[in-house]
Amino acid sequence: MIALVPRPVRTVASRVARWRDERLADPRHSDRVAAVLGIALGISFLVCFVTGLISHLVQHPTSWFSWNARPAGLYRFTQGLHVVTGIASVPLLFAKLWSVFPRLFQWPLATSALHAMERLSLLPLIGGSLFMLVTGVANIELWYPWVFFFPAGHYAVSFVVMGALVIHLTAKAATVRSTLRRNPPAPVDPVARRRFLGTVGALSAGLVTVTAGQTVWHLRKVALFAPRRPDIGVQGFPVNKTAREAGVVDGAADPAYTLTVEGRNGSTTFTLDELRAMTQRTAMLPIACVEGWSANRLWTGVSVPDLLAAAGETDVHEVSVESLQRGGRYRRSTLNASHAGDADTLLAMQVDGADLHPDHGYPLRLIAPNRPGVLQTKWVVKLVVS
Ligand SMILES: Nc1nc2c(c(=O)[nH]1)N[C@H]1C(S)=C(S)[C@@H](COP(=O)(O)O)O[C@H]1N2
Ligand SMILES: [Mo]
Repeated sequence: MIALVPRPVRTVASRVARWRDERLADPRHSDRVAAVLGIALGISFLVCFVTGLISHLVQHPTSWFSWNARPAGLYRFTQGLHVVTGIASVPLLFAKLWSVFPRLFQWPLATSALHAMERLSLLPLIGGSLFMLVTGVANIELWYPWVFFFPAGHYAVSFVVMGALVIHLTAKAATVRSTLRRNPPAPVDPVARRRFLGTVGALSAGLVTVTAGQTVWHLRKVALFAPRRPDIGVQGFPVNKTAREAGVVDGAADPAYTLTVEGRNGSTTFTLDELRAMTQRTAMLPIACVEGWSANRLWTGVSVPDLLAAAGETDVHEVSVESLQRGGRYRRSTLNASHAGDADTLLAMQVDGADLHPDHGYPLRLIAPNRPGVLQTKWVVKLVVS
């Protein structure tokens, strides 16, 4: 008699299941690591989303959102936080994906409709997160290879990610809570787990350190990952668009350069000498670029409320600030009532006691408190009051 011993059936599914179970026994793939990384990512994504939304609303004002000229350095802080949390998320996201990857291989693929929805939401969550971080980091590095307009794409996808994240967190809340309870079952290997989380945390902190120097003065010397340093550039700080790139080299040097204030009661034109003869005001204000760099400088020029008063304009609602530059998205910006009425909102002719360099907007540039760099219009030739 021959005993028939059944051979174990080695289907692809069972092999995959075995591979997955082996991985999940590793503390770096444990529920706890997934939960800790998930919480860290949740916090950094939320801060990044809120600060990004602020930046968007400041640049595209709506009726329900008002942004004041004070405190002067607030935008510099929120945008710095936006870039820092985005950068910090990169190692966290890759560690999280690596840690939970084996869990994707699950059979059956979904056990209920709700479960199926939760799993499907991983597609926009992961795809969207990667898109946000890749485009964001490329933007900080001043690399724009996209066929779409960066801010619009980056803004739209942020809502996809946040929506998918809400679904994901709702589905995972119970797991996260039970994993992080005070007395969880003894972890398999707490040392390996802590070492892994420690490495990821250190990578995140390290990346932040070598980028934040573009806006944190004391870290400027280690800003290895930042293309701009707040202390390097013409007149000691960065230039966004040079006079040549803007096509204004000749126009800016023209001795007949004038500023026109187009008011509701007619228009008034000022020569540069007339502007120099007016009361000059000096203010320490940052240029805070959306790309993440910022620099505090001492600006001197005519205060916009003084100028509006000299042109006979009171009760100003809004002022459109227009540049000599013919094309380009940033040739015009709008001052709301708070900015137009702030004494430190200047049409500056000098920085740090010297005439502005043409690349910084000579002869006349807008500089106002609490405002994104893109709205600090250079080579100003016209104010339209409404
Ligand atoms: N006319 C005009 N003004 C402009 C820009 C521009 O492209 N054209 N760029 C803006 C941007 S994005 C920034 S960050 C600041 C930078 O000012 P700076 O070059 O003097 O540092 O200028 C702003 N003013
Ligand atoms: Mo900018």
